[in-house]
Amino acid sequence: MEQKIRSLISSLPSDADFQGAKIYNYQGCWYRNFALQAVIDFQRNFKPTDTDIILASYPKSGTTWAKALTVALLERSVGGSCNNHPLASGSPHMLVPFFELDLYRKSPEPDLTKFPSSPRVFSTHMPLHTLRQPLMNAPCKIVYMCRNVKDVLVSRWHFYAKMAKKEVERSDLESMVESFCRGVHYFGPFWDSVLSYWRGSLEDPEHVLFMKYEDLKAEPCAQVMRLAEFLGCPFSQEEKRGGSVEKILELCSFGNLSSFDVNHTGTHNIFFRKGEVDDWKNHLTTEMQKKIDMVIQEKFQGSGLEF
Ligand code: PAP
Repeated sequence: MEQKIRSLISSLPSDADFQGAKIYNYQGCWYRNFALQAVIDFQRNFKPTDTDIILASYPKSGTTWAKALTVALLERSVGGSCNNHPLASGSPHMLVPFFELDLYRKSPEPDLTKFPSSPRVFSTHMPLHTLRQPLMNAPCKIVYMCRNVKDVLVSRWHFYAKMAKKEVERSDLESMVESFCRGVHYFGPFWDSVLSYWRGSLEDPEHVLFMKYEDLKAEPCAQVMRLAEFLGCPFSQEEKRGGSVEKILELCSFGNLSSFDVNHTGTHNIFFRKGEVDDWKNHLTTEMQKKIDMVIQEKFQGSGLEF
């Protein structure tokens, strides 16, 4: 790591996440060392193109689903067929890499000239103000996927246990809820992530689209058409009549996507668990729920955003 970045990181406020790992606060967001270094390299070196698409989210909010839907929508608009589909041979995370967890983690200046898709599609968990720094005035399209935080926490709890190759433990969930309510957690505070994109979408709806996991579940066709419209590849009447919207939803459904071999291999299956709304009701205690509700109410008050 460059000395300049090392000194910058060591000068930042630090704390510990629920696992006791050191995290640093950069531009209002908490990062582990490796991700922060990559964020700084991204800000220094990324050169946007006008057609770039960036899928943003707080972790466990439906990132994998958003990636799959975007790939499927774009693939169709360049005339691809469902046979031999990229999603059948590449996991959504392989097809749409993260800036800070893949590309700039591997190299401070990754070669993006041979990017496999056109338009290029990237993803990130950074808040909007940090993401926007190197974008300058490039008219990139940014899609933010938001999810009920209680489901996010439960999803993360299971994800963490899978990563650690152990059974879920209540004490971990308690520590997670605790650090969530303090706002001191990886890529958090949650509310700052969500509100940065929510406000961005109100100020600049042409370039920032705010989506909710729960809306996608409740009215999938309307939401996928909304996404296609925003990305500049709306469905024609003919496509709608021919069932193209439903085909994309089926291709990217939890059941179908998780059945592809590529999503069973390596660590890819870790991104598929239940894919349901309100699973938190099976795991959070009343006390935990109340604590979270109080924080959420306080932080989102007056924002116009409801969960
Ligand atoms: P990431 O932010 O770390 O990349 P992300 O994809 O947001 O992960 O989180 C995984 C969650 O999305 C899991 O939720 P669960 O734990 O509550 O089940 C996962 O099951 C869900 N998920 C993955 N693919 C889909 C899909 N195609 N449709 C709906 N939900 C999905």
